[in-house]
Amino acid sequence: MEGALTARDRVGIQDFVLLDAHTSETAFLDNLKKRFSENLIYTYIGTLLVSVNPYKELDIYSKKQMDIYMGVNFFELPPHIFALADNAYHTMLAEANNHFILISGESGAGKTEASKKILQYYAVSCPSTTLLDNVRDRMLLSNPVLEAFGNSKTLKNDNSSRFGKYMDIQFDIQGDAVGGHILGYLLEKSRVVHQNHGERNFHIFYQLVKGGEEDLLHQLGLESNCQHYSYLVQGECANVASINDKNDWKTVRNALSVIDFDERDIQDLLGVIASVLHLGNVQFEPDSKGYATLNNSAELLWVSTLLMCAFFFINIQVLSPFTVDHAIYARDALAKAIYGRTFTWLVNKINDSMENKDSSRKTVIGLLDIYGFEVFYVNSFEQFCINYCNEKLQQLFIQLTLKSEQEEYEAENIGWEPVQFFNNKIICDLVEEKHRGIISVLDEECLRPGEATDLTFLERLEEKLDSHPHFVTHKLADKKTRKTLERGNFRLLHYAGEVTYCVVGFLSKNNDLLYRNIKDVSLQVSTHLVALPNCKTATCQLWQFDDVLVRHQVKYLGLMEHLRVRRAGFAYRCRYDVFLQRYKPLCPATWPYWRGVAAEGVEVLVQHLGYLPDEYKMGRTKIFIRHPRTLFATEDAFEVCKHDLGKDRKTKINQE
Ligand code: AOV
Ligand code: MG
Repeated sequence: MEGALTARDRVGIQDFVLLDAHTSETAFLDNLKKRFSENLIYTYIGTLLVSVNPYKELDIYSKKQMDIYMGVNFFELPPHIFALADNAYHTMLAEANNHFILISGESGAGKTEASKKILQYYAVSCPSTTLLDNVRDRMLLSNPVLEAFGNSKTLKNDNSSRFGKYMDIQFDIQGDAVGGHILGYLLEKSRVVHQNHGERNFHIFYQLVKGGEEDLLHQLGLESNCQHYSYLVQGECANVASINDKNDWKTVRNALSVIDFDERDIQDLLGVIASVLHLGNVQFEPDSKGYATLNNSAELLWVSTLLMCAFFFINIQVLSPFTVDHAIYARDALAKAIYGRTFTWLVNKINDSMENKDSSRKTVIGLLDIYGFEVFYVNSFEQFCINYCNEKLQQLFIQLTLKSEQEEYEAENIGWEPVQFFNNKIICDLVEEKHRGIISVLDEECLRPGEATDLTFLERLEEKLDSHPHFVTHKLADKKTRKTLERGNFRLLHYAGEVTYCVVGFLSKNNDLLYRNIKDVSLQVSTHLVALPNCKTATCQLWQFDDVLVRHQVKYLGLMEHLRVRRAGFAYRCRYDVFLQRYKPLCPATWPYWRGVAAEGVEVLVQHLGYLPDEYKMGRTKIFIRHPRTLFATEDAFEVCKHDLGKDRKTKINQE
């Protein structure tokens, strides 16, 4: 007879650190899978939270759940995004310093959903006053607006972020959320004029055309039919089953009013959106000299009418002396520029409405949510930029977890067996190194207008990067990876896998200033969330665990290495003087003063508290504690002691 399954057999282990020593990748996946089958999508590796996308609504984000997690020690409850948010919040308050939550994972992994849950947690759970409710509403409602203008359907995700977002949530000294600020990075403007098959333009266009009221559409000269607009039909999927554009339109329209957009702003904004649609329908034909002429001026008239009352000035005549190809290029460039500037304006307006003008001291929790690593059938300059961003994010993650953690143990003379990990610096250098890296070569080619082409750019890359182990062109493909590659392509062996890029368009897209000088996102990070998608396209609605896909990500995100470092390492560390100052009431020998060296005082203190030798290590300047439970027990004892001390003091005062 088979024995009954234990809870551990059934739901797995909630912190990988507690799995048996020498966990294999298979055991790791098995644990994720067990938990997933019980609707448990979150698992810890120490303070890192791993999440597997469920692709279905789970009843785990209610206000009741938020209350359960509020103010509870990180490891006391089952892993949850709210525990992570709460931990960052309480540590920020206790230490009075800024914290950052970094979310990484492939396209469709659930990063944006996670960032929204974190924001909701702060907006709903933190202490509240009526005055501040306004700020909170605006913070929450900025999301549907930014998603309408900055997200779109791709082959990977029906609501894919096409810009990077860094948001500061500001808290006052009492812990009230009092303001916010958003930085938007690298909007994928090219989507305005071109979409691959199966993909859409930004959501706002479809929302306006499908949901806009009759009067409004009339005012903007628009038809309520997406098929009428060439910028909306290239991907042949204006209707998406999982998206309700009409409802989303109502949400966005309402949100715009709440976040301080007056009617004039809204009119201008929608005028610009409509003008882009009209611009896309402007068509040219060659005259007898081969120059472009307009074949229908009605659309252009709408563009100038709408933009005149908006906030841009353009000289439409600029389109006329070109060949048809040039005119189309100029038209599209204009549409992209208009949309790009509108997006920047929108972010600025949202920032104005969330701004907190009070000058008193504030601390922030920063949330970084960028577009995830993506690989399509054809990958262009946009994927190159997006994947490079992810490469940098991975480098930051490695830097903050695997590398600095191990360096600290060495610096503190804690006996440490180094854990080997794949450092993706070599790929970051390949892209960004001065004079040699791909961006440098591209920039140099862009300085030779008329001579340089996408193919000469490829040739320069071949000359310079011939011997690089992570760079492959068709000439070298057979030698390096034994996979053939077409002329006009190059392949990069990214940390997350191989991607083949087609060079067509690299030069002209790079000439757009928006793509230049991609800035480092150099942040101090305290907490990290890794999100794992769980199906090959976002069309996948099934509650299934895709072993191959999840295994691939566990590998490239370095989760096994992370686990090894965590398991051999220490959950908590603190400078001797700080530790002693806080916990000295717990030991008669250190209370009220310890007159000797702080490290010796700490040793006396922890001996008194009964710490086992294996549970802590004394470094050069800090004490390292292996498990959170040890610290929690000390904290609990401290709370009781504080209470007793308070009572003593009151008794004394009463007696006096
Ligand atoms: P991403 O931000 O990581 O991709 P999203 O956060 O947009 O991915 O998630 C993609 C889709 O997965 C969402 O639209 C939901 O349908 C589903 N999903 C994600 N997280 C959850 C969750 N916790 N519960 C239920 N469904 C979820 V990209 O922006 O493409 O990199 O560029
Ligand atoms: Mg996203």
